Amino acid sequence: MKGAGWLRNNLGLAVAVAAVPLSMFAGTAHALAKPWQLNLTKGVTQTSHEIYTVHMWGFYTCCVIGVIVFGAMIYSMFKFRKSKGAVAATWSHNSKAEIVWTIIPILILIMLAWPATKVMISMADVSGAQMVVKVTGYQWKWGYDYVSVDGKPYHVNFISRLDPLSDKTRELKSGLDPWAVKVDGQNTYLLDVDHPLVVPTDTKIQFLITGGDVIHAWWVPELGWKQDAIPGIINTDWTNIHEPGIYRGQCAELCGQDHGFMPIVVKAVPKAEFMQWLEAQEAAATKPATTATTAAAPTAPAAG
Ligand SMILES: [Cu+2]
Repeated sequence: MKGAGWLRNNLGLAVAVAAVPLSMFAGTAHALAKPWQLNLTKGVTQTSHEIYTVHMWGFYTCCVIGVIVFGAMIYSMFKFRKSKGAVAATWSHNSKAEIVWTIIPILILIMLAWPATKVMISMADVSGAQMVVKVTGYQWKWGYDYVSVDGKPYHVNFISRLDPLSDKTRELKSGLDPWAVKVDGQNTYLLDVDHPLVVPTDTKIQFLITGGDVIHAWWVPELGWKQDAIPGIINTDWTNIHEPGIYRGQCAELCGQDHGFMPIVVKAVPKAEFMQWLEAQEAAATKPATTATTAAAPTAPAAG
């Protein structure tokens, strides 16, 4: 009885331990992941699809290796056990076997590394980007600068921070229910912002990612990548979203006490709609500059 109880408790513990990191990831997927979603999200970009394919390729390879290795081990242990009169062989080297078990893993590694390298090269290729957005991580918010679209410079920039309702709810003894923080019926506690990053669909967008104080990391799982935002360094990435929608993410580098309170929201809209929004923002952003002698970029206008 005690043994069965121990097993049950520890199975429960194992499941709980497995569920903790999963639930951490689950909250950041497209709005919210499905309960018990165990796998990576396929995402909404070509890059994320490629990453998913490479990931599944690696996973299935591991499964096959696991079945073969453990199968051989378990079979050998039962088939050649002492009680059945098995006698251990006395040889200790076999060059043929050693060559085989060196070459096969090399081939497997090449099979895994080849597609992974291809994806990484394509992820680094920002050529042909139609739009540039600069992302700056701050303690504990994100700064977005629309640098250019189709080669035309823009002066739109704003700060994106945790939405006011999540912010109030998170306060100690706020008495507010985190489950009541919702957008379109989905729980967005700590996953919503005041000003989302609005981007156009079907556009190759280059991101310049940096940090304003400490190291942060800009991560939207649906886009397929995560990039460190390091002070003094500009990292670059790109995306091309084909499906309009709201994509949520979080800072993925422990950056201080409010690391868990600087979510990311990317709102992808059709290009025409985006340009309309951007031009309106640009007009507001450059308005004070028209009275000045220089066309200096104004400070943070409201967005969206
Ligand atoms: Cu951060």
